[in-house]
Amino acid sequence: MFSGIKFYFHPAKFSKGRLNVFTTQVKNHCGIVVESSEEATYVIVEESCDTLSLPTSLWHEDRVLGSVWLSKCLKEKLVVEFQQFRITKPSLKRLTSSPESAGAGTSESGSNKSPDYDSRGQTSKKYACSQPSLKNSEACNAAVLDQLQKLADVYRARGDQWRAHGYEKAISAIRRHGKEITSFEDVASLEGVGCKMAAKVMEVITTGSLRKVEELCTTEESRVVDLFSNIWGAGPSAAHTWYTKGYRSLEDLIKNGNLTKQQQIGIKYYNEFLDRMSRKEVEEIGQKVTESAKEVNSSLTTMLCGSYRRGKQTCGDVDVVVLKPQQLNSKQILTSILSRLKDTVFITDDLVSLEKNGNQRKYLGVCKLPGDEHKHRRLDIFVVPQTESACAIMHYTGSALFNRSIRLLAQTKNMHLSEHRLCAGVVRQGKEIVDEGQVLSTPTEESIFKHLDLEYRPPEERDH
Ligand code: DCT
Ligand code: MG
Repeated sequence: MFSGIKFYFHPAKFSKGRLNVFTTQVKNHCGIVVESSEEATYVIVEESCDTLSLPTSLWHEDRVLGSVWLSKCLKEKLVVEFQQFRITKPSLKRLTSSPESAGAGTSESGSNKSPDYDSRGQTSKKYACSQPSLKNSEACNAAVLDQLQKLADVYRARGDQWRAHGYEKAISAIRRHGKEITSFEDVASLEGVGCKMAAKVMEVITTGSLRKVEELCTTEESRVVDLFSNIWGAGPSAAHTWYTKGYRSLEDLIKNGNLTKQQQIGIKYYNEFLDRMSRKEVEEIGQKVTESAKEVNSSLTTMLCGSYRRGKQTCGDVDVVVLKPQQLNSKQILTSILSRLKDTVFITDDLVSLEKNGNQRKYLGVCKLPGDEHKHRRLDIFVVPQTESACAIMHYTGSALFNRSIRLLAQTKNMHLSEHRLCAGVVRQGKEIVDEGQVLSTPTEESIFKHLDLEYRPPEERDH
């Protein structure tokens, strides 16, 4: 398949083993391996390498490609389209990154607006939202997923959102793969998984664990920052600050931590909030909110969203959307529902109360079903006009990664999707929207997928 094609392997970062494998494979497929970049048809680089030393002429001719392209060709046994694997100067970032990777985009990815690119049908395939999440897909790569999740958590706790997101993207891609990974090529060919990540996956497969996890997750700092960042209302930066001030336990924080009201509640219910609840308990809590809403106004309807609607067996909190006719006032509705739920001591604490929020439609708080057997649970209530129901329900159903993905996909089509509406013909200057375009009719979730030219995914398939 590589007949007449000349390959030059830029030596930086290529391991000897990989270089040998690639060289042999190229030759086996009638390709030619050359010794200088100038005479090459394609210059293949490891995505992580410093390519600044390459001659300028190569950049002009778009001849520098990430090694994942070659892996893909070998796997699919054909010369696959190379545009999305181009490496651009002077960026060292990979074009093969899925566009949802925070910060990893280049001109080819999230912001690409070229209709030509779209028409090749490649754009939407790169987005997680265009593929179903698979149920119980954790089992076949359990050790890999466990180790990568540990790294994602530790980076998130340290405030390194970019790295955390990279790991989460890889976790999502491996889960969607749904098959046991046994080789480097298996994993490197997945969207959103680059060579460095693939090497980590191979390390788990061959050794059962990751040195990086041992290095980062077993220090006292990571243990304490992890403890603190699990407090509701405490972000990674607060957790770090407390650590640097010398606090090591929740008791230390209670004594000295200068805690916000939310963090005090977060500590009060520390273990209860970390415990996930059954679907049955979510339903019982949802029922309480529904009853109150119906008492306030019989035209109100409710829907349980979040992980519950995605069919998860356990849920971290309860996300209830209350749908209202246009003419009713959101704040009045929410105030009335809350006052009923507080009268019966079902709601025990406010985390973000309406007055302070400035936001008239969202409530975040704590509730508890009667009886000692029940724990305090996180409850979110969102009041939404029926006209926005599909966009709101889709947003509050998530997952967060699915939402990020579908919004980015919308951007590539000059659309804008929010929890309120879907607009087309949107004009952006950089990230800023300068013209909202036209609001599209979105009576159902199906209609949103249709506008975006995506196959419909039921909530269970959005658990990315
Ligand atoms: N959401 C989002 N972006 C975020 C967080 C949330 O778009 N950063 C959306 C998607 C899910 C929904 O809000 C509810 O959020 P959570 O309750 O935090 O998540 P969940 O998926 O319901 O999971 P959990 O079981 O942990 O509550
Ligand atoms: Mg939830």
